[in-house]
Amino acid sequence: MKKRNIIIISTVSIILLIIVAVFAFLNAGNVREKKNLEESKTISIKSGGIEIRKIDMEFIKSAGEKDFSAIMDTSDSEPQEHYYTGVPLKNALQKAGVDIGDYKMFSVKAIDGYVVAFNKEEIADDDNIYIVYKENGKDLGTKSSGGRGPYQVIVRKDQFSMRWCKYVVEIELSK
Ligand SMILES: Nc1nc2c(c(=O)[nH]1)N[C@H]1C(S)=C(S)[C@@H](COP(=O)(O)O)O[C@H]1N2
Ligand SMILES: [Mo]
Repeated sequence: MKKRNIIIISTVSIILLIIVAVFAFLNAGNVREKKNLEESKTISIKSGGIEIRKIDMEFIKSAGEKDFSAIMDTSDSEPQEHYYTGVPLKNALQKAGVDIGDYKMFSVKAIDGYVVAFNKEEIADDDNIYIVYKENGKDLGTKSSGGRGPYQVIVRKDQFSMRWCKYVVEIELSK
């Protein structure tokens, strides 16, 4: 092989390796960030990719705790009534200083990559979207412990519970 070709191939290989390493590094940071949020029972509120605020259990509870029931209907279970403790998502957001009217979309993100997007009308709807932390009076647990928490977003009006979001760690606001 010509010396010139060897240099080109080596250079391209090194550049590719660096790109892979950078992505692996960024991803590891992301995974760690999510793990930290899960462990500290904290939700990160972001706007335009930038964290504007973190809210923890104490903060969320103080937004107005409520007990309610909802019908969970999954692909592998019959409709079943569950009892939850949580707060309306809009109350938690408002308490965190978020003006619902300022944003178009609210994306609730989970540790497993599941994302559920709500528009502002859905968020503003009364008695529909809740952020819960207890089921039948017991903490929800985490994904690694076989639970659904520490937080789960429940949509009471969602007939098939597919827009319910387990393992919530982030809420992204978009204009
Ligand atoms: N984070 C996360 N939330 C999720 C899902 C998921 O895969 N990941 N599945 C959804 C679907 S399709 C249903 S029916 C409900 C209930 O699922 P479960 O019975 O597996 O808990 O969770 C919803 N929320
Ligand atoms: Mo489902």
